Amino acid sequence: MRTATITRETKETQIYLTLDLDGSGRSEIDTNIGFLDHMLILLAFHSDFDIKLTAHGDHENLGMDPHHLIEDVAISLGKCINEALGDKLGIRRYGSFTIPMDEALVTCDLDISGRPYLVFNADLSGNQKLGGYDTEMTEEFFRALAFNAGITLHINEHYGKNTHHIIEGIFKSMARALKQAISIDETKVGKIPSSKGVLRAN
Ligand SMILES: [Mn+2]
Repeated sequence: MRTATITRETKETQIYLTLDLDGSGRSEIDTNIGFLDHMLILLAFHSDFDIKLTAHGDHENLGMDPHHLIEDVAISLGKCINEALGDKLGIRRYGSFTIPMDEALVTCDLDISGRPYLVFNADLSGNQKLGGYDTEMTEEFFRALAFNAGITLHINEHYGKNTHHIIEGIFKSMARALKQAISIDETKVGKIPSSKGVLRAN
């Protein structure tokens, strides 16, 4: 069973997350940020992960921006992906997917390497806010996810105009690339997919 659960409570956020990597794309998401819910629902759908998430944060009562919540959701999701993958035996390891979203085109390339890295090239300056979601948090979300999941993650926007479309392309291409990378290569069952014999930073 490639599953993980996390309960993460700080003075800034309270997060409960369960993840099943071998699910069917079902999700129950409640972050109280409409656009983030929209992105996480489609991330689950396109990766075929089952995700159950309840997240509350200081932005709900202190009138803060949702910076802490968005970052902590990504930390929790990254930790769950890493835990659910366990010893990573037999996984394809690499994933690459390009998604057109109307006028926008985005590619995500990733390696479940144990070596966290983020390359993020996307111009999200067209719209700084999408409801209660700050578009600059997109890069922070994927940095926290990559570093906590142990993924080398490259996100490149080729072109696009509408910020909602570009971010949606980022989440969808990431989801599809992840689905590839965590899938089991039937010719490599039980083997670590590295000539080095380990998938970690050193
Ligand atoms: Mn949309």
